[in-house]
Amino acid sequence: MKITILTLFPEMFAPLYGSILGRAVKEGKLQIEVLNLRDYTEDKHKKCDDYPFGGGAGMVMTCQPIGSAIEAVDPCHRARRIYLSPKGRNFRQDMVYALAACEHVVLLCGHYEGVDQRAIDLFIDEEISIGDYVLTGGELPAMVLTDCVARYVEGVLSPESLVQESFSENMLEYPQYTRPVEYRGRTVPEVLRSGNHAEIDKWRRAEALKVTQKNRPDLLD
Ligand code: 4GY
Repeated sequence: MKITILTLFPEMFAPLYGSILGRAVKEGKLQIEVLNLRDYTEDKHKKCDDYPFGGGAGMVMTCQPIGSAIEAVDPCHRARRIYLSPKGRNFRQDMVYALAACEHVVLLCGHYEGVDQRAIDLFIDEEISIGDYVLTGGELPAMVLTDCVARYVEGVLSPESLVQESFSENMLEYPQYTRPVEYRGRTVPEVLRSGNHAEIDKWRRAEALKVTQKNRPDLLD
């Protein structure tokens, strides 16, 4: 699978090449292509933004570099083209599975006051938001989406760690413990050290239900 990221700030994506994702890229399981929108502008001063029609603060990203970049990376329109913005549909785990099944995903990162609506109407399939807050640009959301999707690309994570997750869908995770058995007077729950896997399972389900009721009762409706 290939993820193409279109941005005015390609240097922001350096962290993507570390850790688990970096390994997946090195092993050829995942291709990540970060392209500078400025390389696609036909403006003689390399401008990619302009003043908003109708007035108001800030600048708006122009159509031309976006259109040229998307047509260059996906000439036959086979890719899923996504614009990250707070106006989009809220990002959820079911969308992660759908995107991980795509051959090619293109992520457009906005900045300033956003992009000209015509670029969205002409070149974007879906607008996605990672949450109800406003960031300075779409770069962090693009990294969030890339990280989530990469976990489901064949061979990036072990199948066991993914199975565990889907089995507890619509439920938050149970608490985890590791050594030592006692830390500052707090001991690891006895049942987890019992070796009784039926009891451990039962305890984990009960704890998952407890934390879900407390923090995300909406998931249980
Ligand atoms: N939240 N989810 C988000 C965001 C910043 C102005 C368009 C979000 O996805 N993107 O806050 N993006 C804005 C800044 C231009 C992107």
